[in-house]
Amino acid sequence: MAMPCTWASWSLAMGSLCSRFTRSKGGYDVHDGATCTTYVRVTGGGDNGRGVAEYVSPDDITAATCSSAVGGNVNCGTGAAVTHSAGSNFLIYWDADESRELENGPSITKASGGTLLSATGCSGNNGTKNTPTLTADLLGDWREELVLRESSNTALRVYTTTDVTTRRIYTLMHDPTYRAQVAFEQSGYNQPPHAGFHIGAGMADPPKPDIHVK
Ligand SMILES: [Ca+2]
Ligand SMILES: [Ca+2]
Repeated sequence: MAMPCTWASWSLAMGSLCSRFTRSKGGYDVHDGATCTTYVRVTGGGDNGRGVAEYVSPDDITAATCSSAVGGNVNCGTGAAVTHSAGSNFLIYWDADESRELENGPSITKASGGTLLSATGCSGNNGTKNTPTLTADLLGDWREELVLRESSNTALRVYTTTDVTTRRIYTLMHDPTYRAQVAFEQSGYNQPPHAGFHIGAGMADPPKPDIHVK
């Protein structure tokens, strides 16, 4: 039975986009979130396990998407091939730039190459999905923390970046869209959370959160 799954939703400079795939028919498509205009459609390939879309390179201000079944690495707006893959597992804001890094099991890498973190003694979950226990902005500034289980299942570790950045963003948990997505990271088809505003190279200053404390 076909099982539509929300794949990712996020805001881009070109407008709000949403993307989804259909489990039994494979493929995926990318739409304008406001008008449903189709930007990219890839068909076939059978069961599409998962995919992500994100700004992963400061040298390319367009978003890349990648699925685990078909489609490869393409620009979300045009479908043209892009140089740096967004991977198909998790994503994380980790180093100083606004582009997001790739998170896969116990490691963090740059899309352009290079390992930023290798958590020896820790493991991911869910087989090839290799999901972390949690990624979320839990501590410090807007960069995300990485929670992993030790391979012995006797402890959890929380990793946080030590890179200094000049980019200032209100903590991501102040953003209702991001906060909700962190919740479904653990209760739905676990894929990385996205903020409700654009984060990436050339970004505008982020909106001030509309938070009221009584
Ligand atoms: Ca980064
Ligand atoms: Ca943080």
